[in-house]
Amino acid sequence: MSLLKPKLSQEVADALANGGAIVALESTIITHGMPYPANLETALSVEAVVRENGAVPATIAVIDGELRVGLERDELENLAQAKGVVKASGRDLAVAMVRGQTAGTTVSATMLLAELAGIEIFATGGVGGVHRGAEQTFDISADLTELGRTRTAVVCAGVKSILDIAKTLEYLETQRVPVIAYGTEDFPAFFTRQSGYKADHRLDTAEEIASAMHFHHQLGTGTGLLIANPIPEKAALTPDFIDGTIADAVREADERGIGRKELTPFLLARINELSKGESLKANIELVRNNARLAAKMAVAYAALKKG
Ligand code: PSU
Ligand code: MN
Repeated sequence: MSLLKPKLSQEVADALANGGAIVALESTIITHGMPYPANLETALSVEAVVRENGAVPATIAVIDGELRVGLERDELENLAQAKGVVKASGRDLAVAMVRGQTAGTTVSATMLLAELAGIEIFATGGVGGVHRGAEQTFDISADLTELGRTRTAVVCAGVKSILDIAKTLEYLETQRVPVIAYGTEDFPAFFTRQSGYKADHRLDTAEEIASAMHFHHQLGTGTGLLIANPIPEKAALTPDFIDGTIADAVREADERGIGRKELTPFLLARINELSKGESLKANIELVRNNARLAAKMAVAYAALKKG
């Protein structure tokens, strides 16, 4: 059976045809990860960072049932304000198409659509992972199983301690996903530069990471790579400040019985409220920082593939 081709923006289609550098961007961060208008400002600013660093941005979403790779400004504006938008992981895409729904794509769905489009590098803020208490709830994000089967390099700032970071790293090991920290030994924890855990590997340049990607795919591993890029020092929050806030949000979610796909958006929104917007500021800076690294990787990777 032949695979679907998502609808590409002209700019993305041209870049693909010319072997140019492209960075995929997700849209659940717009629809379920940040409040309006910060979500729109962030989406636009992240696209600008990708361009400033020599690559073409490809924000991915489902709009009125259509799979889309590369959005125009008015489409981003609509998505950022739309009500009742679906949060789609890979498994939800087919039904969204049948029902003509508009959906923000999670890391898992964005990886899948990027691969269908032929885009190999993707920048986001944080990936989903193994939730705290997963030994009871079994709540493990589909982002992790997608990384185990889809050949996309995902640049993130590590994972938030809303998750069980140790179990998340174990799960990535089981899924044969290399975890490469950029410029550090430490696996970062989103708002902070250290999680208390080491990454599997350290590489210090975008070119080296692009080469590692190239070999990883030439080996036929068939899996993605997780690139962990620590939040810039200036934007980082202190563990003292954020850990208590995260613990309060997790406790509240538990008391209110919030689970499944509602859990992560609830925690993100609650942490933003409880931190009086401090977490949102940090979040915006780290996504921009990830877009910068991903664009540099994409430029190096495009050169490698041409060479
Ligand atoms: N973590 C964040 N910000 C986000 C998400 C996670 O810090 O926006 C979003 C991403 O789209 C991610 C999704 O793919 O949540 C994971 O959801 P779940 O935990 O339900 O798998
Ligand atoms: Mn989940």
